[in-house]
Amino acid sequence: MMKINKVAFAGLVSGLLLAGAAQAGEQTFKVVVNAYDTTIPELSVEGVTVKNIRAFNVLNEPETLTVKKGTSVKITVENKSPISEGFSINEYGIEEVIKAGETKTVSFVANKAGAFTIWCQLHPKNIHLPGSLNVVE
Ligand SMILES: [Cu+2]
Repeated sequence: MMKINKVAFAGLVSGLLLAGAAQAGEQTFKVVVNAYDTTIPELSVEGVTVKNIRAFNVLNEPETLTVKKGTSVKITVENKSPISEGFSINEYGIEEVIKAGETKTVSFVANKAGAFTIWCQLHPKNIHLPGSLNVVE
């Protein structure tokens, strides 16, 4: 009788602890990767004038994600760009490729504090502008 009660009590306590930890430390983000096509009517560089240059910029929205250290982070990334896009955070070992029109979810525990670059490993950083993951103590 005593034994069963003890086991039941231990189960209840660990269950509560697990529920408490999960509730306190989870954060979900939704990031949209989108491409913006712009035209520069006229541009003069080193004496050469070029007209109607198409510029292509890719952005992650929002650019900055902030979490408390220890949080279980889940980021759903939707790619609205017409081409495949990358989603990398080197310090957390994240390196994903998301095809045009697709959505991927990355999950990790933010156990390192600091400001980490979220970047696209497929394109130059002057075309696909980097974002930031800020993990605060
Ligand atoms: Cu990109």
